[in-house]
Amino acid sequence: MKENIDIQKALVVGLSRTGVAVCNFLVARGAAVVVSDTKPAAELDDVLSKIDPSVRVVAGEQGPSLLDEGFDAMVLSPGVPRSIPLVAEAYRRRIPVIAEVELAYRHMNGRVVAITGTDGKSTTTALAGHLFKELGMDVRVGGNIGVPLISFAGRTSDSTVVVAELSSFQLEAIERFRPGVAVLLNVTPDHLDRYDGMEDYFLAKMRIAMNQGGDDCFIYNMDDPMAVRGAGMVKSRAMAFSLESRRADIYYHEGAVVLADGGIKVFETDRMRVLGLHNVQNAMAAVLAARSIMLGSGIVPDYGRIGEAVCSFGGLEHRLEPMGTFRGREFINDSKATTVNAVLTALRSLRGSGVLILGGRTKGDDYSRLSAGMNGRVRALVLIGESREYFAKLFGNYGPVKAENLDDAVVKAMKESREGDAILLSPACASFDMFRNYEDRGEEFRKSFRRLQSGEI
Ligand code: UMA
Repeated sequence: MKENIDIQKALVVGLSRTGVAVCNFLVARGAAVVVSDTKPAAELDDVLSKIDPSVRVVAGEQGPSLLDEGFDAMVLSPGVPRSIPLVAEAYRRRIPVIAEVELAYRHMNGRVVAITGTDGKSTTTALAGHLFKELGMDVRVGGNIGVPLISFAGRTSDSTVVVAELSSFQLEAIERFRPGVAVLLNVTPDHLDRYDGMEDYFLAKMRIAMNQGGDDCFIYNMDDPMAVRGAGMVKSRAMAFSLESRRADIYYHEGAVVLADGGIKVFETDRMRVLGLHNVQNAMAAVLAARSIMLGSGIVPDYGRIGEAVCSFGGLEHRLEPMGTFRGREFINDSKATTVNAVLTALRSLRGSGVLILGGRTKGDDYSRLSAGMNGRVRALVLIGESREYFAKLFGNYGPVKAENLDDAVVKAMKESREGDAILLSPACASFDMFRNYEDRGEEFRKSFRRLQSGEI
């Protein structure tokens, strides 16, 4: 049985999407709430109107003395590292530090499908959510995908399925969070600015299964060596998907996805609306998750319907999203690609050559790995953000062009491209140097594209 967490007086750290939802949840439960954010008050205007007026906001500073007035819990947004002095001080004073995901979990009913991995987790989360919806189930989709899980608290029942995308940041601070189904898609270098190397990052991801037991299910990618290693560490029932091996529980064979149990052909991959073998992997993971939840609830899965639902999934915004063409150039918004691997996937999906718009805040990845994917596909490079100089040196052989903003980037990309090319924003970096988040960056790219179409720029 899950225990609710009862908080009388809370210090919420971080006032963005998660902070707003946490403040409002706590106030609705009768708590006194103080929220702290390092941003100056003027930059918080947008969010201030969204929180209950009883919440006291401390903006611009985040020193340990904030704790002097006494709190019985501190709730952290995913983007707030536990290494900051304020959090260290809370530990020293033995004030419980609670992650938003943990708080949400304790106040949610129903079954949880938790999805992690370096790449593909948003698409898989959305796809699994789409499957459950098409199958007529009561489903909520949230987490790292953009909707804080705490916003579901009090709005779920025993028959609800919560599909949660979880980043390593969110998993770092969980305690009892126990998903009935955990999915590990892959582990490749990311966020190495926050972790002490790959092992540390991998172990943060593996926390997804740390509270699972024999009745739970761990779905993993048999083609990814780290995920295979993870499967060897769990107490739950491990189930594999694979593009390459027919020893997996679900696999890809001769253009179809086949369930090993009974040899059932679930769907033919050329009927999928989302393209690329990486999406076949994502779909296999989602099918196993749906199967596991259904069998666990005593429902016999209808694989015909599941296959139809996979094929009708239209993909996500900002993830290899075609925006339209201008003078024979196809503009593709892949703002969500914040890792080298995501960009490599995007480059593989190009039909011909193109101009790549790259850059932003780097995250400690080995960016030289991009060369292999760029070779023969990237005609020219346009660089944005604080890493422009870094990438200019790294990829000097492309004669990269530096842009001031996305308007400038699309104009320069037009000049560098030829008819028939793609113009791809796939930055390989976080957006925070220039934008609020990757969605903001993608929307700004869309606006720049429209301005280009209308002749404004
Ligand atoms: N802040 C502090 N002190 C600090 C650090 C940050 O006060 O030491 C403040 C910042 O000034 C800012 C706020 O905290 O105002 C930011 O909090 P946040 O980064 O947690 O932002 P949210 O908008 O609440 O978004 C978070 C996730 N962000 C991160 O993990 C960085 C979102 O994932 C998620 O969608 C959202 O919660 C809802 O669950 C985004 C992300 O970039 C998409 N995730 C990373 C990724 O996918 O690579 C992990």
